[in-house]
Order: sequence, then structure tokens, then C-alpha cells
Amino acid sequence: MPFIQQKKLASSYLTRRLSHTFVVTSLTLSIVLGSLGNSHAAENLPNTGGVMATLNSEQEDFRLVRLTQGLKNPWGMVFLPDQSLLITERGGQFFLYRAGHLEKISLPALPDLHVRGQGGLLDVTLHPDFSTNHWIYFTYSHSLASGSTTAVARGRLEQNRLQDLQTVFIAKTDSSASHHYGSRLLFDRKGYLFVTIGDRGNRDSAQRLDLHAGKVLRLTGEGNAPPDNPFVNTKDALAEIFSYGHRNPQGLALDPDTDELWLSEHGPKGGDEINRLIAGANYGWPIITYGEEYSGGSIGDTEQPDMQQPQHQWTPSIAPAGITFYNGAAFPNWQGDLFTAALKFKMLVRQRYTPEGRVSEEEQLIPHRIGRIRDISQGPDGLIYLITDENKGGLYRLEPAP
Ligand SMILES: [Ca+2]
Repeated sequence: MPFIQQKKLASSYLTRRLSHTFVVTSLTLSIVLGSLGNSHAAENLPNTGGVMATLNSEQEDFRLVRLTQGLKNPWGMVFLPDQSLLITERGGQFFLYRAGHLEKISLPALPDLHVRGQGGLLDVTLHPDFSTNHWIYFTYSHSLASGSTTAVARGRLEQNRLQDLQTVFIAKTDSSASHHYGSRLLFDRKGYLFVTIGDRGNRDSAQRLDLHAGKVLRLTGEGNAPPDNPFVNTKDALAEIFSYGHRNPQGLALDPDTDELWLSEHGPKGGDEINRLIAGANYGWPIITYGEEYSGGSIGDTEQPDMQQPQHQWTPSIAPAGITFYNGAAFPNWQGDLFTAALKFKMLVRQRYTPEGRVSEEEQLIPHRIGRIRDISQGPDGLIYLITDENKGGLYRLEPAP
């Protein structure tokens, strides 16, 4: 099968601009080549699970395995201590993948769930003390009289029932749009809850400290602002804000070696970004961006002295969603690498960063094989799990090649 499985994007980055040009050329080439032999690959796949392919890549050979294709637009997932996998569907349903089967979670109707456009039930994570308190936390788009906004709720997961639902935080935004909710969430090792909020389609909101749109938030488990947040003493600023100037961040990961938070965000036309988060920092949108208007034409500059540069940017866009750092034993040659799920080109991107935060390796894995990849998670078994945001969305696993 004439399939361009891994296209090396760049092996060394001399300057940002040089690498930018190289990525454009290489990505375009791989898309053209990939589409020639592969555009209908997904439609031709059998509907049963099992090994789909054994594939080679720069550092590891692996098998791509489909576990199930019974999910409708899955968005987020998290492993429970018993190694079952909790998955959200954007339409408002939770499932547990356990012992090779999907089990539906029963729950009361979610209050004010706004299932429209990019909205619905979105990401999910566990409270650090889940083993004793059974709290799961999730994000969703919450209906308002004037549209909708991103909200955080929690509930207790007991067996296959979710109960005691509480909305703990409702983001203050000012948009009637049904897109750019952002919406990844995770607890850091200190027990603070980080939540990403998109600009809700109002790009200037990302620079306004009196709105939660276009921000990363840092909350307590009760949904309040911790007293050491960066803007608690800033007049007219919302105390929940951790960083700002983000467009639509749909990926968030903790670097297990440094405890730093890394984030992916969708740019406009081009200019998708990977950012390393610093408390109080401005990530520039829409004043600086490497993207441009969908209709063509510039949006802003690419640099400003008081704004953070991305660690990496993709032009053309790959539509990055979930990200994770790999530190498992199953793929020893991938340890420390950042994996990014991409909706566009339906691929997984592996990147290796130097200690200074520059990309030293980058390759595409499984482009156009399984659909729009929305999220990625490392399992307790050290294997890599993916979900695809499709009407017949699937759960897939990367395993070492035998
Ligand atoms: Ca930026």
C-alpha cells in the first residue's frame, strides 16, 4: 500500500523562520503524497477490532490496534485506578472501557448542557484523591440566556453511576458562538485544577483580564481562585486567571520530569502552537500569531517583547487537540517525547524537545488511518491510547511490535 506513514518534518531547528519554511514544505508534501494512496483507508477498514497494522517509525516499531468503534464523537478520557478507561462523548454520555467492552455510565441529566457546534460534554479528569472521594471533574459547554460558556462540574463515580453532580465553575465570557470552548482540564501535583478556555470566537477577549475567554485558569477543587494566583491583586482582573492570550487551547499536559504545564492551541489559518505555561504570562493572541486570516492577510505581528513565543508552531495548521508526555516502559525510545493528537491530517505527532525547549525531532505517525484524533492518553500499561472524534468514533491503542 503506497502509504506515507511517517514523514519527518524537521530534524534540527536552526532558526524559527527556517524551520517554519521547512515544516510548510514538508507537511504539504506529505499531505499530497498521503492523500494519493490513502484517502479512503478509513472507509475500507473492517468494523471489528484487532490489529490494523504493524508500522515502523524513527524510534519505535508498533502495532495499531482498534479496541472499539462504538463511540459517538468521544472528546476526553482518563484512566481510573482499576485500569478501566473513562471516556466522554460530546453528546453528553460517559462510558467505561473495561475488559474489552464499553459500559454506559448512568447519570442524571446534565444541567444546561449545550450540545451544538463544538459544544457539549468535553474533557474529564480525576480528583487526586479519587480513590477515596470518587470525584471526577469534567468540562462542558453550559447554556446561558445569551449563548453558552465553558463550565466545570464534578460528580462522584460509584461503580457505573455518576451522582452528586455539582457545577463548580462557570467561565465568564461574552459570546453567543458555539465554538472555541477550549476545555482541557487536569490537576497538577499540588492539587490545583487547571482549565483551558478558548476565546469563544471573540479574539480580543483573550487579552482582557476581566473575562475568562482565551485563558488558562488555576482553581481549587471547589472551583475558587487560590490566593497565590498571578492576578489576585490586579485591579479589575479575574483572580482565576493563570495565563492569557490563548486562542483555542485543546491540549494540556504535565511534564512528568519538570512538573511544567504544556499546552496546545489552535491557531487561525496556520499558527497552531505548543506553549510552555508560565504564571501570569501573555501568549499573545491576537496581537502576535504566526497564523493569518482565513480569507488571507495578516492578523498581527509575530513577536512582541512582553509576549511569550510558542515553543513550536505549525503552519499550515494541524488542528492540535490532546497532548501528553510519554514516560512508559513499553516504548523506551519514546520516553520524554511529547505526543500531539491532530484533527487535521488525522495523525499523531511525536516531538522531542531539548532541555532548552527546542524541537530536535518531529515525525507524523498514522496520518489518515483512523480519523480525527481528539485525545491521547498513556495507559497504566505504558501503551498509548487514542480516541477519534467521529460519528463512529473509536478507541485505539499503540502497542510495541512483536
Ligand atoms: Ca501565542
